[in-house]
Amino acid sequence: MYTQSFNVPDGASKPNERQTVSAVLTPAQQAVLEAAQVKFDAVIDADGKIEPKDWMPDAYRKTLVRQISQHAHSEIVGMLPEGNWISRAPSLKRKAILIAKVQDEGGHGLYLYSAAETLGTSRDQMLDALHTGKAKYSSIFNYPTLTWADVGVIGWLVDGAAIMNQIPLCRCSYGPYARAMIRVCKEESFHQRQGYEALLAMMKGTQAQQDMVQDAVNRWWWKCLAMFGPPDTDSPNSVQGMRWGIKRISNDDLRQKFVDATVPQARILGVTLPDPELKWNAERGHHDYGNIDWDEFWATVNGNGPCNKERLATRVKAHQDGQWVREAAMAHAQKKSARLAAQQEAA
Ligand code: BYC
Repeated sequence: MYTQSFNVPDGASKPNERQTVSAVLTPAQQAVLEAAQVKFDAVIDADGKIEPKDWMPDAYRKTLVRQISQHAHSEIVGMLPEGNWISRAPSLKRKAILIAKVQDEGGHGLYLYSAAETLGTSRDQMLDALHTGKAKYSSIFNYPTLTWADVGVIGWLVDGAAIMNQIPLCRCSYGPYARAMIRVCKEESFHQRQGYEALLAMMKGTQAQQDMVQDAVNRWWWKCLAMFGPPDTDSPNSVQGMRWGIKRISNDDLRQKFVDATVPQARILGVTLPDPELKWNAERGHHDYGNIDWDEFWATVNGNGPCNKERLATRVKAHQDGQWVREAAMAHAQKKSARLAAQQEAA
């Protein structure tokens, strides 16, 4: 039985949020709260689902808002590096595939913002946090896409890493997030395959094409390993996230699964993963790999990667440029409901 939710300090709650501070409650209210807490713990223990209208500890709600909104921002900012290549795709077929993929990422962002909204946070609040640099999004999207091979490598490795991380989220204890992830994972799987297939085609091409693929793999490999987050020993959110069934597999375990799955794929493709320490360890039954540059990772997460400023500026401009669309949609909705009200009154 988990009882940690009573022990987690809650920050300032909004007035409409349920309180877990027993000092401000009457004994009757306290009994109701304790019953709700027991029910919440039982659902978590039984590996069940928490739904938006269920009582949940404030800290559980905050953790989910943090993770789901960061995830949504990652999907939306993740449209940019590949979006750069839509106008330069080498064929009509590749252009059509890339447009569909980038559009899918936008869709993933929308499912995730909707899932976060069920926790009582508004889209405006989340976007404001992104645009003012308060919210995080995945480190991986702060690197440039220098050649067409980068688009294939993003599909193969970045989407491959994303699937590895996201499949366990389909079993997340929060219902709306888990259900959104099922659909997202199906689409990510297509993304990974299209990237790998594009690279296979290039590897059957000229030496220049093959060199381009190897160069892209060299630049993205270590960034993809870092994408899984800091080592378990330096991951402040992991223990609680796993107790609550939000996170199912730790950062290091997912990273290891990704390395083990990718090595044979690289062999088939004919590329070398840029790590001289990468080798099979029969004793562990896994591949050993070299050290990740965590200083570079944190510099990027903290806003100082090669493309952070450009990515944020592009998002802010897109949001500002879209203001008239939001205003028009609101005006239309208001007119529609006024018309409906008038019709109902006349009837
Ligand atoms: N980049 O205690 P930890 C996609 C932060 S979208 C930046 O381990 P947690 C795709 C972390 O947020 C990919 N920040 O945290 C889209 C925390 O900071 P705060 C995104 C990172 O939450 C388009 C601090 O480091 N996927 O794949 O337990 C095209 C300590 O970390 C990163 C998701 O968002 C990072 N890489 O675990 C193609 C999946 N890693 O918040 C592909 C959902 C860590 O305390 N998210 N941080 O200030 C998760 O699964 C988890 O949030 C993480 C981190 C594994 C990312």
